[in-house]
Amino acid sequence: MNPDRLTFIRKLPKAELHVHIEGTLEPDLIFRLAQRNGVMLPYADVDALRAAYQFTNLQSFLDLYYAGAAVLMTEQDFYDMTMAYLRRIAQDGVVHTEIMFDPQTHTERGVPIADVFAGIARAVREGREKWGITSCLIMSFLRHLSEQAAFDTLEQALPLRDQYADVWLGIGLDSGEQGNPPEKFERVYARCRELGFYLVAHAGEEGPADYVSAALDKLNVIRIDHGVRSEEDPALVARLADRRIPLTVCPLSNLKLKVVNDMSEHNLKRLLDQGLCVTINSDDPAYFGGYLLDNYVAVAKALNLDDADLVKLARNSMDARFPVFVSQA
Ligand code: ES4
Ligand code: ZN
Repeated sequence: MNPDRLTFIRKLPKAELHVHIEGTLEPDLIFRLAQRNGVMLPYADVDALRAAYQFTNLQSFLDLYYAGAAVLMTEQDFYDMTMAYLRRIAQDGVVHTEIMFDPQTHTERGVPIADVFAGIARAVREGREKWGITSCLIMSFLRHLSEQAAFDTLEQALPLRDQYADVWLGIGLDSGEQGNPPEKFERVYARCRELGFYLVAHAGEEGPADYVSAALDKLNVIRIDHGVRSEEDPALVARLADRRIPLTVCPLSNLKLKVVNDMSEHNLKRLLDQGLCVTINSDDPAYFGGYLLDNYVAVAKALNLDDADLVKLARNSMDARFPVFVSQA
């Protein structure tokens, strides 16, 4: 891409609305934390680990993602990981980020949930001061686990709510989608709604368009994470357009996890042209080969986006921030 175009995209004020903080853990940091914490890794070095990042589908990625996250033990580890991410996106013209984290990945290994919150929140607060990036947190439930496990996690986290009222604003749902439909989490989402959290959920990544409809109808989410398979249901597409329900699309993720075979086949531009509030996001940038700006560049090239498309995508991301941020603007 020519340097002027790259500068143009970098300078657009952009929000990232779909990133898993555990997915920002770069191989060199994985090795550094493994050494610091005395955790054994089944890879000889950073290059061997990176060479293993060849995925066939979502599950093949998740296996590595959970293994990588197993080096996170202390508050300082969560802080270091989050600071590295914020430092990185500050260079890309990202002005706002809504960060997902998966406490169950850590509490299952005996890490206190308070340490997970404390490390990430300390970095987020410091990132505001240091780089002027506003951010908040989306605590996500692992959908391959039970609804009761989600309720247990919510119960462990709620005593921390007041302390992190400025950062913890959202609830999300991630991990293996197929066979774990939104309905499975209907009651815990109803509780989170009563508690006043903003609700989002992954749907229509590998799972069918029906899961997107169910996330809207049964979970009352205000945004859909991914949602690219919505296109299979024209009535759903019309509904998403009418209600301006944002989709947080992750192009490099879709390519690496073989949701699409080639970036030129991605439906992002078609969805945008049908009036949907499409946004671009990085998902798990350390695993999928790029941060937010790289995702913009990859789709701009593969789908021949013009400047108006790029402006629209960046604006959509700012409009699709959690309402408290949009109304402050
Ligand atoms: C994820 Cl790409 C993706 N899909 C679902 N769950 C996830 N957790 C981390 N990355
Ligand atoms: Zn995701």
